[in-house]
Amino acid sequence: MKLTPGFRLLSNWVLNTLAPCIALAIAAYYFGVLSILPVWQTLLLAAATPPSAFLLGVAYDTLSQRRRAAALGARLVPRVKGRWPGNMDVVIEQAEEVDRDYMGSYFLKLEQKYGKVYNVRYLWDDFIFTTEPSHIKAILASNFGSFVKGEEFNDIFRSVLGTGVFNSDGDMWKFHRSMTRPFFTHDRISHFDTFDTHAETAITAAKDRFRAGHAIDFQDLISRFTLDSATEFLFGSCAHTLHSPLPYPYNAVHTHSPGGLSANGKPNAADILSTAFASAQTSVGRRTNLLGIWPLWEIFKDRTEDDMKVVHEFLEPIIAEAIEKQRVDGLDAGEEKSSGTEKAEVHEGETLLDHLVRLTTDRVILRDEVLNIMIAGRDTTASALTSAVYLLAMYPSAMDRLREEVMSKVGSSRRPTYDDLRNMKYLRAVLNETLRLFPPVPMNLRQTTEDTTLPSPDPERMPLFIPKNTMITYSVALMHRRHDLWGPDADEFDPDRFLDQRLQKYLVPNPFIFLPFNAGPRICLGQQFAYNEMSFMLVRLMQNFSRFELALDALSPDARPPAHWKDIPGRAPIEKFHPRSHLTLYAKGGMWVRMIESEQA
Ligand code: HEM
Ligand SMILES: *[C@@H]1O[C@H](CO)[C@@H](O)[C@H](O)[C@H]1NC(C)=O
Ligand SMILES: CC(=O)N[C@H]1CO[C@H](CO)[C@@H](O)[C@@H]1O
Repeated sequence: MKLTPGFRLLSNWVLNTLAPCIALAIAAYYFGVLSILPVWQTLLLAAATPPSAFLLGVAYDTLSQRRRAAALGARLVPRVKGRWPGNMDVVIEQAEEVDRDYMGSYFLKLEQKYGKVYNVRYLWDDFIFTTEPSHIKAILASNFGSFVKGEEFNDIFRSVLGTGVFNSDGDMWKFHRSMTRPFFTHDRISHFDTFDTHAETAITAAKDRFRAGHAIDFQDLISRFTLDSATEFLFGSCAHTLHSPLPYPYNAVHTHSPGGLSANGKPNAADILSTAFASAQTSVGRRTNLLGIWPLWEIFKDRTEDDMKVVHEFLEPIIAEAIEKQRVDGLDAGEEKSSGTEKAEVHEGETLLDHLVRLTTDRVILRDEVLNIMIAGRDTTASALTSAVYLLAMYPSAMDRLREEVMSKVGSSRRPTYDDLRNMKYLRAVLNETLRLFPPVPMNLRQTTEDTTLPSPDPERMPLFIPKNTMITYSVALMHRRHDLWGPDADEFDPDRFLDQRLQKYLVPNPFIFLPFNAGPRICLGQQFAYNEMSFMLVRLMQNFSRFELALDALSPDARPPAHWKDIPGRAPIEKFHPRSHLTLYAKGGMWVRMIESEQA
């Protein structure tokens, strides 16, 4: 029988708490203390042992940290001082803020008090938070060896991702990365066919709705587009989520079947798959918010289990077929052909799965690997395109300029080529500016493998000591909006900052201030692929539509930006949607828009 995550955590706790009591009782018996002390005092002593041992441990740890820091010529990271023991008040406040917060504004409050890097120390456990480019550079690149995703992160993701490139460390990660990387280095022109087919289906579905007088949820539409595209290019078998009906706004008056239901009123296979997929990711997102105590929410059941069963049922026949095909092809070609370097090469028109089955026929490895890449690539790209459409709706002059570039470089109807996309500077600047303001992976997490140091933000002072096994969270979202790094207009949407003298002034001398795709050995494998997919879709949207409008009336009232945002500094007062994040950034309640069809199309 498989133990639930909650059961495993609880039994660990019981063992760790009971062990000192039992040890004490045995010692008492052995030394004959029992005959001196009455029984109730012995029991009291035993009960007091675990908490006292814990507090002694905490005190010893702080002393030991000071000594180890001094040995490295470093100082401790400033500690957040909450009002309650173990900073419980900070933990509770932060949990409450999750629903009201704007893009990590809660952390800005702590930052005002403690600086750009501080130790939140939840329940006496070190937990460092930083927005310093020099720290992120050390974590991801220059001191890569001292930081891993770590056991805690792996535990959270294991039931969904197994072990794959996204969810492993050390040699295991190297193995997975070297297995998948060749697939992404190839100039894979054939993807454009995939993008084109699905873009056309998506735009047709949207136009139908606009003509019927409805707004659409662009976030939903584009997530279907990225799921269909990803399933097709990863394993050659499209999930066809774009073919089921789009959802209607919460207030729509309509007589047809509601979104997500097929004609006979039952959810169809595609919807079941995408719902299960989304729900598994939401469960994992909840785990990351709850940190080390997430298993307590999963005492009776692993909350991802049912959803992953659906996802695995979708994948298994596809993988079985690929293995079978490889076996037959292998027999035809003879053994010697399928060995050595031949295996590692990626052939034109090949899917990732085709490529992987030549390296291994282990079903679990194949399934995990494909799933890792699907999760890494799908919601991120959908998130960026959703934010891009939002920003183009909010800033029509940027939309006009982007359309002008599309019309002059590609024209009103031709399908864009790889070279077209490369030569569209403004398009790139719009994408970069979108990724700066709304990075699809707003925050990330690592754990130290050894005692190490990070540079002091104040060059006058000693470096910062980071103890072994410490969790460290970094927020690129907050870093991307820092006025001291990007200039006084950092909160504004202005793609020109990637084209004019501001580029030389800020980004070129300090490239680590812009990290939507991470950096270093674990930099996003799909960066080029993502730029291609996003650019292709935006060009098609520019050809088909002349204007985007936010349909604020279609957004359900509980998903609208909260009133208190008017008092938060930065963009919060002007924002027209509620950005939230589980693993990736998304618009709470969807991104409801109307689009005006262009005359040429
Ligand atoms: C705008 C779109 C995208 C953004 C912003 C993005 C961002 C990121 C980030 C921040 C990471 C680092 C995660 C970490 O180390 O904790 C990452 C890793 C990764 N990304 Fe992307 N990504 C995007 C699209 C894609 C696409 C389309 C694919 C594949 C088709 C992809 C595949 C991967 C893979 C495989 C990794 C893991 C690399 C490793 O750990 O060695 N990504 N991505
Ligand atoms: C956009 O950002 C990428 C990644 O940092 C960079 O390589 C590219 O030059 C940028 N393009 C523009 C137009 O700013
Ligand atoms: C659905 C739809 O009308 N798509 C059109 C978008 O624009 C391109 C370029 O003009 C056309 O080829 C598509 O048919």
